Amino acid sequence: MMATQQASGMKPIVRPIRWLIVLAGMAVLSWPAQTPAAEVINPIRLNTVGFLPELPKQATIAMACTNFQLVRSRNGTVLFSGTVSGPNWNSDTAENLFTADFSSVRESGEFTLRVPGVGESAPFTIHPGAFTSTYRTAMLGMYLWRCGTAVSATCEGRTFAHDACHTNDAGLDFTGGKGFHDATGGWHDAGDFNKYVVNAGVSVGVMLRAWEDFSGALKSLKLQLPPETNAVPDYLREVKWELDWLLKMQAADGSVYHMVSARKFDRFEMPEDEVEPRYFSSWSSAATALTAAMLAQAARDYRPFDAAFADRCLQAAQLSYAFLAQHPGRQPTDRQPFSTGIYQIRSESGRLWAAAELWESTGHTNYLHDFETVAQNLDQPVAPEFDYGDVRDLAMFTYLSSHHPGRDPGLVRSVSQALQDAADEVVANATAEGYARPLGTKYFWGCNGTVARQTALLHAAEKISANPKYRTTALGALNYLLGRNYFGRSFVTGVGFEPPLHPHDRLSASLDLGVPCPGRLVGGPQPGARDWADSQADFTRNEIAINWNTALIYALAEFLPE
Ligand code: 9MR
Ligand code: ZN
Repeated sequence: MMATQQASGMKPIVRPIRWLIVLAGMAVLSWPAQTPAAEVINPIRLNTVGFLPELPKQATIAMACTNFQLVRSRNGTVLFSGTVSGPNWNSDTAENLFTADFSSVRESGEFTLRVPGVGESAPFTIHPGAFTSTYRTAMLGMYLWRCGTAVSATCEGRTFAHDACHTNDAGLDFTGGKGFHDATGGWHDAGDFNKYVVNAGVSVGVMLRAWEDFSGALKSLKLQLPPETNAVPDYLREVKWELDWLLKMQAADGSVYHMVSARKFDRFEMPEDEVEPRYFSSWSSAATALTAAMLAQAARDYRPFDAAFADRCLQAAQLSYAFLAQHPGRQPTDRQPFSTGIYQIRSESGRLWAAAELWESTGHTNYLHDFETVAQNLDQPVAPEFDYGDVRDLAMFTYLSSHHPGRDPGLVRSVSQALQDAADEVVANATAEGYARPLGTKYFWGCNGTVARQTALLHAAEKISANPKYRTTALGALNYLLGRNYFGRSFVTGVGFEPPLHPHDRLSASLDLGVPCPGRLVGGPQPGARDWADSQADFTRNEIAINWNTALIYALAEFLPE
């Protein structure tokens, strides 16, 4: 706001012309090569879903400008005028960026941002419930991943549906020798229809963490997803669809099959038409540990609503944990029969997470002892970003928020410190990046999911120290994903301004309704900030996946009205 002088000091007449030339040049030359210029839609880039009245509100403008106005969509009147700050050079997108700050505005309604000499933004709302409908849509996105059942949902006049699919899951042995074992149900993984326990791990873990952190808001939100029962809240019912499947992935001895998958990725077709045989892959220590952790956490979260289910989850978790105690080494699955995604990981952090969850759900000190013995020796107990490959952060969140007495106070202190250090690194990344992206300038396969998931770390830090910077940075993650990014577009299908229309998703492509299944976060740009296109073929940037969506759901849950 201070920087009108700065901006006008930067030769205000020359700069807009230079930017127009750059933008026009991009349109002509399609530069950079991976990213058609058409993907960059508006130089005024902001969260196109909305803002909460009490929290910061900023837009990024990628063209020279000096001032801006907040305009009521209802009647075109100007509610607020301000001067921009900047320009600041943003290295990852190679742009000069200006910032418009309208944090002081508290009025609810629909607005646009008008920037003289540049144009007008996409419309957005300011409202205490700004994220409620996006949250509902993201949960619908989870529902549409259900396997083994018919699904149907109508959204803005279009019905997204498929018949019961993969009802023969799955063969025990790809040579056909050992027959079948029931593993129907669960969520499809992504744009493919296979089902991988390792990716279920971080997905369910983040969803149950959201439940524990924000159940006040989540409990009362009706989702109208089948089967409707009054006993279990809608949110937990959706997660139970996956948990019921995980229980089937456990063998009698407690080991857990690594995945159920076709031998190779099938063509784009409806899930019910995908009739290629699917098989279990051999058990792995990662799948077994992650399942023990998920089911242990579920045991305490479902107990108030369905005690019988909670008992089943706990028994199964303990069985897998006991199996792992007998098999202390790393056991990868045999990937030889499969060329699909495999989520083969090296980390044994699932064991640590299982110990933490079993401790929290039972209070038995043997689990605490197991956890603390390993945790004490970790060089980095908390990582600034986490995903399916290493879930130690989930273990630490549970350990730090434990309700039981008996933890080692020295370890609690050092893990708290590590968590705050990691969160401070995330805050610093966001501060240094022009769009306030909490992952800073790192771009990789699925990075949009990581950006969303970082909100869980930031919230854990906020629980330890009430510093508002953690919440502001978490909100920055949502802002980025919903339009405050280089493309000026929402990365969530069916939501916000110019969302992806062509995600790498077999169901959406086969339904061919003109718009894809809604409520799905796409993987995002990589290897550079500008390298993304809304292209169906581009599975490294424009696929959808359960671990990215559940992270988005966590981020949205944090900002729902209580
Ligand atoms: O998200 C996964 C990414 O981290 C890996 O680099 C990539 C290659 O192994 O696989 C991604 O996961 C895909 C999985 O293997 C199969 N289903 C689709 C997933 C998202 O692209
Ligand atoms: Zn299916």
